[in-house]
Amino acid sequence: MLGDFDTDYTVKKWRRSGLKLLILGYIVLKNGKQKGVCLNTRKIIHIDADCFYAAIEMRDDPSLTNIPFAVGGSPSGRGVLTTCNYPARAFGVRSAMPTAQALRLCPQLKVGPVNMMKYREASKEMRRIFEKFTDLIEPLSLDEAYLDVSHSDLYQGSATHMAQTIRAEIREKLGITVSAGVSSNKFIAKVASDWNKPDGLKVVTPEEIDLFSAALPVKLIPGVGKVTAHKLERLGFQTCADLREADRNKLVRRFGSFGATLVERAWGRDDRAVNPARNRKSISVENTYAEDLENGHACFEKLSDLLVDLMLRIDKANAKNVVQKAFVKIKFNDFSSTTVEKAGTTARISDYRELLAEGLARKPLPVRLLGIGVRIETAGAEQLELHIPEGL
Ligand code: TTP
Ligand code: MG
Ligand code: MG
Repeated sequence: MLGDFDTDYTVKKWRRSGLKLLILGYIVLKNGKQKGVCLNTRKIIHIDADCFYAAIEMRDDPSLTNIPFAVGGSPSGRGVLTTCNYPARAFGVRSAMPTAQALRLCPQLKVGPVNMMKYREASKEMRRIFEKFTDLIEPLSLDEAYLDVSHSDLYQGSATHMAQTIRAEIREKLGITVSAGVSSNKFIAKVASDWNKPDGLKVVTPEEIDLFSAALPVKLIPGVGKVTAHKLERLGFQTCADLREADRNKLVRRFGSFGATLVERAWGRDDRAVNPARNRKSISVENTYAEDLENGHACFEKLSDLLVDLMLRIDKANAKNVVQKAFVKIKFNDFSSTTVEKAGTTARISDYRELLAEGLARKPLPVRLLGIGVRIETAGAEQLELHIPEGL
């Protein structure tokens, strides 16, 4: 009897708490819906430096700051500008414009040479600042990155506060300004970072996305270049609000899968995650040993420690599914190095043993440094690789 009673009581209790949970869930969902918020809202910051190459040159030579100034090739030959400062933009000077044409628009324009080493160094410094806020960083080019700060507790989780702090730190440490967009998805954050350029911040809250995106001209949707914008305009679509009325199937027939993306963006939707592995080509770990590893046995013993570190890094970069090759790097005690690679692997210890044996067979010398890594698949960059035009 007692047993029966107990069971009955437990079931009733379970049912009661189940019911409570259901009611609670309903209330939470209802409130969420009423406020129009998604319960799993991401917090994305998009950062883009202002007239990046020119800003670095102005920092190093402040006399260029208030005059029209550009970075690029000489007007003789086929020199082209990479970018120009904002005073030059007032004359209609733009990136990728032939220098000769820019000088016709603005005869007093001063043009300086490209110093890629400096820009790369500045880009690395920016990244070090981003890393204080999150590991989820997706660089799009030297001056631009998405940051997913959804899981950061800094500033009580305020992405706006984080963006302002990042902007202030970059200004202080690098001596240049960057603009930031803050929203709950990549598309809106990217558009927002351009909104108050230069030296600006724009926040678009989840509640504001609907109105904000409706008014956007279609040409501001990333991926819509001049040709697509023209086609869309001829079809009668000037703004995202126009696109919302479009027949999705017709757009897909006309633009392929990008047609479906267009409709998503028109509603301000973008569910792409910030992908730190996207532009990386490899992930690796290495160690220089205090004492040379005298023989193969000593080298093989180090493999498992290296592999544990490597796996942690691959995990952190969310890159498990994009591994394409494994490689081993060996530096011998005569300071020569060799690298051995193997394609089509998931980076198992057996792969690394095989590669290490092959590498060690190349020189009968003690080993100073051992490294192991993976080469990873890189998706096509959203912003096309910025190439330095001919003549620079
Ligand atoms: P952008 O961020 O597109 O431009 P920007 O930083 O110069 O100016 P904005 O304030 O509008 O962001 O590009 C970053 C750098 O990339 C730019 O400083 C120079 C280089 N670049 C080229 O080399 N060629 C190009 O066609 C463009 C657009 C940029
Ligand atoms: Mg920029
Ligand atoms: Mg940029």
